[in-house]
Amino acid sequence: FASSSVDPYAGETKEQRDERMAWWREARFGMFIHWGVYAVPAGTYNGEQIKGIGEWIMLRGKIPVAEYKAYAKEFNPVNYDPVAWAQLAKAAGMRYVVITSKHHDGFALFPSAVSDWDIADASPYGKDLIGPLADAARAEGLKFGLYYSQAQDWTHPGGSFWPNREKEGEGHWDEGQKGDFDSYLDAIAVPQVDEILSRYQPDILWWDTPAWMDNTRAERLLPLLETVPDIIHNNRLGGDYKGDTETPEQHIPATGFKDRDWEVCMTMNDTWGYKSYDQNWKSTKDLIQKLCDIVSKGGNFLLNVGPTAKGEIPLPSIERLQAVGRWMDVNGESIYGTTASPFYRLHWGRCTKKLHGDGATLYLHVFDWPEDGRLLVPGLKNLPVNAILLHSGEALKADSATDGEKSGVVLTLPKTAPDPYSSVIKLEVEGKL
Ligand code: FHN
Repeated sequence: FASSSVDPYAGETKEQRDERMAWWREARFGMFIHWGVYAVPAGTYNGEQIKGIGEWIMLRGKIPVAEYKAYAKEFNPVNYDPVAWAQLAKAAGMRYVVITSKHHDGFALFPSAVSDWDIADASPYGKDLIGPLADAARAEGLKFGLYYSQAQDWTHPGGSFWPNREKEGEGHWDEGQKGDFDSYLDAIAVPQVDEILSRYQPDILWWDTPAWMDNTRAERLLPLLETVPDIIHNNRLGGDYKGDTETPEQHIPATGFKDRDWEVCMTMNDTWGYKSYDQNWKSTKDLIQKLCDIVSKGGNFLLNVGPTAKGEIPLPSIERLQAVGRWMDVNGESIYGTTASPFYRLHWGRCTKKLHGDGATLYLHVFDWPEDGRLLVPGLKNLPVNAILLHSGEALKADSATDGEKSGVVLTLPKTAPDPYSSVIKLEVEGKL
């Protein structure tokens, strides 16, 4: 990966990086928030439902800049309650929050000295939305991150330059968008990144869509990271700069990334930004099993909510987060601070682990509870010195066995699964796995 004198982490040692990433690897689970003016049209423009993700409505609907900017007058989140949002994230078992400070439409949710297309000047609300959430998150003991769309600003001249899609007419759909990309970077992106880093000191900077950023352009932004010691940033800045984390989106990779921290970002339904007609809400069971799957491969899960223009998180999101939180209350130790499964594949569920001195703690996430009460952990050589159901502490019988051609440890389980979504068994094993 590139690292130059402008990269604050050029030459960082493995020990230094491990120390800087420690809280993030412990956290494993965070809340993503996509919020902005796009919540006003909420997926509908000129009476037509615009296909695709809600925060892209300006581009998908080819909404002229002036028309789109008029929506800001209706972006008045009078019901915004950052404390409630932070408490909801905490109750869900999430340990960090990342919110869009500026998405591709260029609207800043923070007062910006370099643009009047911001919450202070363009919305009747008129007050900073970011600072209160940063304070509320930290008051709940959560870490706080900011998403910033550095390479796109569809309302600013030069900010919507799509060189590879110019021919499809997607580069600009409004004369007012024509301009020089580098001038946009210098006028907006560089000073605004400086503003949000200096003012909010976020623990994470979540760049998005590197698009046509090259090393030279990325190096205009990188030095700004010095403003926040130990800040974590992702692989979406641009050029050869890969930051600290890989960011697979809307899918779970088959395996983890070797020697790279990584985080799956995902929506609960079909859109990041609020739409008034949502399809395909994922079930609580699906979300919990995705969390177990991701963490069993050594990754983090950044799960999204898309609040309304009035500042409300949609009820289906709240219900799911509260249900996930009830599961985390009982089983969180099988997620926080764990590392990837030592087993190649478990047909009945997943596994996470915590290595220690002379052995390991293994957490088995059983999705499919065996009807015959026998669970084979294939490849586990040593009999566990202790085996319990995590939720009750009930001891389980463990025997070495072979099941067909597979050898391992067979656990004798009670008839019914303790949890409808993912029942956790805790094993203490000695020696090398
Ligand atoms: O274009 C954005 C999209 O709107 C959303 O913010 C996702 C979330 O990671 N990122 C980009 C698509 O990759």
